[in-house]
Amino acid sequence: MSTKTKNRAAKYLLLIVFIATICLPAKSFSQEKTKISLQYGSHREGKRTDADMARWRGYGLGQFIHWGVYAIPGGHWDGKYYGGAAEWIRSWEGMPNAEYDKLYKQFNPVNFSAAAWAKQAKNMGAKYVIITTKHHDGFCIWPSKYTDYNIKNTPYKKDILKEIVTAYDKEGIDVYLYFSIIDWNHPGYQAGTGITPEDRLNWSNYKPFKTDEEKTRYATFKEFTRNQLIELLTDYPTAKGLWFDGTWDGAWMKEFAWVDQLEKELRAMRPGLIIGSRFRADENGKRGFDSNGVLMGDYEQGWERDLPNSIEDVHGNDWDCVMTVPENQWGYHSDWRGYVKTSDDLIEMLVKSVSMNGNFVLNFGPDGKGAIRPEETKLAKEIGDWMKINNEAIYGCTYVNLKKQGWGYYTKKDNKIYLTVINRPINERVNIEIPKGGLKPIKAYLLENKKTADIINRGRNKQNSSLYSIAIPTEYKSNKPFVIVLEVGGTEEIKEAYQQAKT
Ligand code: FHN
Repeated sequence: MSTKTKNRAAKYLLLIVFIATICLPAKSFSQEKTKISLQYGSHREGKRTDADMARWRGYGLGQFIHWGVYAIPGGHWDGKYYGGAAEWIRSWEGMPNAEYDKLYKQFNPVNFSAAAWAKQAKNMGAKYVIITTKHHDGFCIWPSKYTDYNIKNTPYKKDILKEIVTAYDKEGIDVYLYFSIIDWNHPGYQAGTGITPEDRLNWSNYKPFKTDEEKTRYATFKEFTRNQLIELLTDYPTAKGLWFDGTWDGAWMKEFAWVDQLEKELRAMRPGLIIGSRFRADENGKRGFDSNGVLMGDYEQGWERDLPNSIEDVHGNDWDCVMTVPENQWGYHSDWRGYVKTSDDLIEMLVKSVSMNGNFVLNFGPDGKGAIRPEETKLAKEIGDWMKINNEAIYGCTYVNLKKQGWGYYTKKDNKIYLTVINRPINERVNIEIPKGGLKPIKAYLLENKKTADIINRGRNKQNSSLYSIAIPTEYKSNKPFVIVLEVGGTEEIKEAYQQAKT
């Protein structure tokens, strides 16, 4: 080979290596992540599209109620203060289990009025309630025929769950049944051994029980759990869904095939039933989202005492946020310590949730006599007063693809965009930025009194977005968050913008 030919060959070789270097990584990056084949993963891609789920999506605001025998000690035992969440007091070394397990004999909530609770929830603006039928202690607020540890054997005797379901149904508030699959009272229940990081990597080898005897006992608990769930769906036929808790337990997670079958059975019993993402794990020990990252269940239940920061955080899923009034108390604790949220805090969380397509659920922990504590009653009233004026910006509203601004949050319905102003700007102007080809503002007014708010066109920015300021009417004073309604040019344009948000 001549030197010239050799040089040319070397050049070609270099070129091939160069092209390969550029192309190969590009190809591997563009390759789709391979999907793991799963038998017990999510059984659906994308959101549910039926009417029951559409109704759930439109709720906006819900109420959570944690009520059980833990409300009697209210976070104290033997003169000592328990600093944990009141409903967990049985797990505290200061509380003898035998004493706790006798508390039901004193459960006589003479101040309980399901009608009053439901009325208060209605006035607050709640569209659904999640009620603890059984928390981790195992006490049932319905007369379950599968355990004696239930309301029938208390001095109160009556079926509290029935009273609640009837009263809330009457107010048009949908009922969801909270159910803990941890049950400290059932002889067959035992928590799985702690899950180590190695177990997570090698889930098929994870053994939740130390002995076969434990495994046999747990089988009786599984049957009991199934019976109770069927009982609940049979005896409370208007309940719209089940809200599961305690499913982080390794024993439960390891029963993925059985739980999957149970979920199918429950769904078959009640078409339209709504179950969140906390019920079961897949065969690799992944909960909430399966090994392929797909949501397990109808909506994400991962936002407990926490909110997403942006729409990206919710990955296009339905979700709800459940929130406590103090930092972390669900059941009644007579001595709330630390920061207690104000109605302004909670209203902001509510609007923020809806602005990212979520529902906001506020927790109440009635006391051992059945009264809702004054602090919660005050909050319910303040939120209700706000909702009476502004609920149009909440119910049935969804996310808007507009750049977040410091004054607050956008929500929308049909051709209206709602601007909930949390931080009133010092210049009395609420700025918005509308991307090229987006919605055209037509008119703006205050939701509270329909007073016109001037729309000031501030031209375009470098990205060709239209800049507007909405002038808050000068005479309008408000010491609460308030809403400006912005009517925009037609549904078609909104649809288009919404589509963009999803891509
Ligand atoms: O342990 C419970 C807690 O007591 C409370 O019921 C909350 C409500 O979402 N869930 C569990 C913690 O995730």
